[in-house]
Amino acid sequence: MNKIVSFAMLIAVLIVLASCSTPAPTRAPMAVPPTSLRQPTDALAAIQAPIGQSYTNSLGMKFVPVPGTSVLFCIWETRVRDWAAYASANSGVDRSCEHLTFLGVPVNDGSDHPILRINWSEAQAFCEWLTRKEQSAGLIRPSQSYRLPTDLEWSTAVGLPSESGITPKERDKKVQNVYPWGSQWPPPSDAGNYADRSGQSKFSGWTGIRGYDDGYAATAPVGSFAANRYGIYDLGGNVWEWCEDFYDGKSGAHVLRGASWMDRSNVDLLSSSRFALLPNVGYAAAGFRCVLTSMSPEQQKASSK
Ligand SMILES: [Ca+2]
Ligand SMILES: [Ca+2]
Repeated sequence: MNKIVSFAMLIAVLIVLASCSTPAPTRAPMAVPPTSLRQPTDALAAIQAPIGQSYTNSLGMKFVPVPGTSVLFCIWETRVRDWAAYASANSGVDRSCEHLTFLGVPVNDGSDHPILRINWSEAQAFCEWLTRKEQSAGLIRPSQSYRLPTDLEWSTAVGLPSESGITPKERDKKVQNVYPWGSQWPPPSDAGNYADRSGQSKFSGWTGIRGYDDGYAATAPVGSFAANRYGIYDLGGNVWEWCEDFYDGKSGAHVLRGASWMDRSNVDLLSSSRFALLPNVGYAAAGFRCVLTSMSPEQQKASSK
């Protein structure tokens, strides 16, 4: 499917949904941490995020290492409860995305469901806020920060072999017959949350994967299906996940990975499948996942050369 062309289809979906205004959030001043936690030399002894090891942050988000990358991956898609903490601490953050409906049916109905319809820029603002919050509290080092995974980090996390192509667009769907659960089609039961019989029973005109029923018409609470080899949940399905990278370096769109509760195609569900949206566009099947990096942007740039 031509991703750029597919924007027109997305716009139709977005018209059906309530519009998601995306005002630039203005941030409330953060509390000044105690002096003992502001000084790196003192704080390092109290740092709770050991580099390269699993970490649970101040919002209860759990991070695990992924061999072959230099980052820790959140085991969950960013939840409604995580977004609510961000929105409570900052003025002007859109909170309508915490309670979406689709064709009159609640979508992310609960604090452990993924936040969705968040655009790329909003996801960036969340990561920047969380970085400042935890650095100020002495929970992570000054060199550590939260961000979105890169396209290739996401590929490593989902277990893809080496991919050819410079841009995500060039890598799109190039690895055939590899899904997050293996090579079987249709997916085995409980492979993940995709368009299925449950959706068909709730949404008029909906078509799910033939013979597949995961039990969730819309989103599922994060972690409802089995984790992968690294302990990460829902890389396949539930919500598409924004990545840092541009899709093709020309369109201005950014890449998303993993398919969602609205997807059923044996092509779109491939581990190597990519989707793309402009950074100011929210979509009812798109959320995000954070990673924690221990390298400064300069170090990351140097290491990727
Ligand atoms: Ca489903
Ligand atoms: Ca996902």
